[in-house]
Amino acid sequence: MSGESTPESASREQTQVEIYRKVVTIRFAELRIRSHVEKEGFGGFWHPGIGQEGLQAGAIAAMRPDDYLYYAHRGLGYAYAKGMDLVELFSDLLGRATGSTRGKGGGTVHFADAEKHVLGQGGTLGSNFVMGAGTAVSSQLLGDDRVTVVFFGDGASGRGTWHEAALQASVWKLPVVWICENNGWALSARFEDQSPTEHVADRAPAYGMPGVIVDGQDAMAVLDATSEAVERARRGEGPTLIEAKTLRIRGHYEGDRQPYRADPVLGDEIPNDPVHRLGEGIPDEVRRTIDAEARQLVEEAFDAALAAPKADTSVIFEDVWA
Ligand SMILES: Cc1ncc(C[n+]2csc(CCOP(=O)(O)OP(=O)(O)O)c2C)c(N)n1
Repeated sequence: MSGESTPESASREQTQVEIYRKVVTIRFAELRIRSHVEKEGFGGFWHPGIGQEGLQAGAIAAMRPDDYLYYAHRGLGYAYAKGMDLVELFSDLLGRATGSTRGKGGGTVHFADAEKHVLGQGGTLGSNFVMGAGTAVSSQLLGDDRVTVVFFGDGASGRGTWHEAALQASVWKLPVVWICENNGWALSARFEDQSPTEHVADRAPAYGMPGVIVDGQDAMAVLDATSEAVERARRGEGPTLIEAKTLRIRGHYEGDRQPYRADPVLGDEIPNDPVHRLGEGIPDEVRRTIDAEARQLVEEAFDAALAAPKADTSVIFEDVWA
């Protein structure tokens, strides 16, 4: 954020500030959940997205509010960045009646908000791929100009569902953007031990689509790559595979002791921290104000969710279709 300001650079700076606000809010939310899990225990598995917030918020900033989102299991950043309410998100995780699923996701990452076009994630890893292709077919048939964005991990990229969905999306030129968060690990398996190619994006040409590699710790670079892919999809030119290189900072879930890993990050220092990257160039005073507001928002939302009534088991079969 230096040099002469033009209308384009001013709006780019504004975008950077808006993404920064989302990213620090997500970071504080992640840290708040972590401290809750550490101190109070948790009735499920919390898969932290710490260190991956920049790519989640950067990519979603390229979407229109009415574009469809399927997220992955690492964190709540996707849903928050797409406009969902923090009290609802915390409530879902804590099994509270005030959650978007009325607490049915309890302890795991399951949120949904039809008005915000957040369509959730599948119960099995990789089922999002076919659902995402399906939503994109609906947009194509309805001619509604919407794009579907599907997030997934490097481990999930090995599912057969990815290959069939990618093939069909490419043949039919479906408006989908596939975003792989390659954090180097699938539970306890290293990426290099589960992939014959150096990059997930190397597989894209086999499906006749562009494969783009981007630094996932650089939210603005992810924004640019995703914007291009979204516009391509909206023009009717079909899907793009984006591979955002990132890091899995902590265990597979919070509390995972990671015996399989020689370099676990145990402290709070995040290598190549996307928050710092994004904050570079934003004036200190602006950053400090945003940080304080985000911290307060998160604390109040978490307290509100904790104070909310627990989900009643009677709702278990409501809003559920087989
Ligand atoms: C079909 C299926 N297989 C296995 C699992 C268990 N599982 C959940 S997450 C995960 C690892 C996912 O790795 P990756 O896709 O790279 O995402 P990351 O956890 O690294 O973000 C596994 C094996 C599952 N939920 N569904």
